[in-house]
Amino acid sequence: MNRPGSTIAAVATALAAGTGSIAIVRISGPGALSIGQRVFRPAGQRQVWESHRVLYGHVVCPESGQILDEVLLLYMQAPRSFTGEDVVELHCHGGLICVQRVLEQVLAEGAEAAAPGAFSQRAVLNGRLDLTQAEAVAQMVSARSHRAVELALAGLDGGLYRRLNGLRQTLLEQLAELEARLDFEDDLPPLEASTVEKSLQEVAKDLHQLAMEGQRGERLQQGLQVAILGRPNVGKSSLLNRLTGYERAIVTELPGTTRDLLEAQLVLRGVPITLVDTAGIRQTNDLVEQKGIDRSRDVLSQADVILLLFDASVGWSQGDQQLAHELPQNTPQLRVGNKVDLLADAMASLGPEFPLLVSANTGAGIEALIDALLKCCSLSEPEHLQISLSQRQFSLAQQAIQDLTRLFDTAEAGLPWDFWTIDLREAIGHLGEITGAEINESALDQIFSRFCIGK
Ligand SMILES: Nc1nc2c(ncn2[C@@H]2O[C@H](COP(=O)(O)OP(=O)(O)OP(=O)(O)O)[C@@H](O)[C@H]2O)c(=O)[nH]1
Ligand SMILES: [Mg+2]
Repeated sequence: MNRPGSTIAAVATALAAGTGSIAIVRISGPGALSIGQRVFRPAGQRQVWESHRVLYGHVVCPESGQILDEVLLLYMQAPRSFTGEDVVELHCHGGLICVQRVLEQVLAEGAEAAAPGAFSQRAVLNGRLDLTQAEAVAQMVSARSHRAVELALAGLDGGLYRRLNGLRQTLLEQLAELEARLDFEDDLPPLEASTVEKSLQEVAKDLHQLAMEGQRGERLQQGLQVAILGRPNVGKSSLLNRLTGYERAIVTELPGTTRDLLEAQLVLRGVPITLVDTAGIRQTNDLVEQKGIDRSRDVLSQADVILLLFDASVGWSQGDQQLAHELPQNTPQLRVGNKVDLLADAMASLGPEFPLLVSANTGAGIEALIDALLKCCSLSEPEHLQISLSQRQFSLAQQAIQDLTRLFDTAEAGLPWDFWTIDLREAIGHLGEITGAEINESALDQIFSRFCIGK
């Protein structure tokens, strides 16, 4: 990570070779203005360095006077900037080399190359963002669907912070009450254990709800990994093509057509999905096909849902049954009968055990399959989700719930107030780690190191 108090710089825009017309070099820290002034030559005579004003000119090498790029410069004086520090942004031409030259000049003037997430980290340390908002910024950047963006926006707006902080405040108030009783027992009106416990029960309940909703939100953010698995020729690749809406995969009437994993990104009802088509699983002497089958098995460990496809016109066979048994037991699996167009009455011939019947060729049953898929991941109504919790946030919320559960045991056992305060403090601490109210430097470094450079 960067030294505190240093001036840092990085390219803040996406860096893909040769694309994009503009790239931004961002400089933040006490030296931002002076570095900006050294490398920038305004085009007109009467340009004034005022906060939040755009200047037009060139970035030059101060020693040689060589022009490096034609730019717009934006100066934002502390604390009115993203980081809360003095910030200078140089809006350069977007070419990879071009922006690199500008950045190198800025670094040569004494800025440090910014570590991943360094700008956001400073924003948090300077109180411009709370930690949940900073994490929402990261989600925003990586969002793969409109719904995921809306969810990140809600986080950026402080939705998660307000809910968590409200609960944390209640815990703090109860702690204050308890501690007051410990210190001045005789001067205060007596405190009913049941009243305190009731209020804490409420918090635990809300927290549980928040954790569950947040976990679903996270799934929406991350997207679902869905694997299509089945014996050869049941129509796995055809189903992938149907769901993506184009001929992504090769389909033939020959078993063993797909020999490698094939991924497709799509969005179903606002939920980003990575769909993986796999090689049909069977005994084979073909080395290439066998490698494909091994990969099919590997992908299972990462899947959120497995679509176990079988040929409904043949029925659920011994082989399908065997395959179903081999699948990881803790990953939800949906058994989907394909090729129902070949059957007069598929429902009747397969029975109620197999409600999911589709035809990849005609599209019959596909909407119901999507419903079932989203439902089994609790994402059938993503528009109702308001928050998402990252793995880190979720596990801290769970720990706070455990702290409170321990406290309820303490209460049950009739132990005195000072025992209550121990667990209560723990719970407050864990919630504070989510919001950033109570978090140490190294934990912060960890969180921000997962951000991208320039963010
Ligand atoms: N009638 C009918 N035929 C289908 C349907 N879906 C797939 N097929 C046919 O079944 C054959 C195999 O389809 P694929 O999609 O290649 O099957 P696969 O499971 O990917 O096969 P492998 O990659 O070899 O494991 C092709 O001839 C498809 O046209 C369907 O819904 N109805
Ligand atoms: Mg295939």
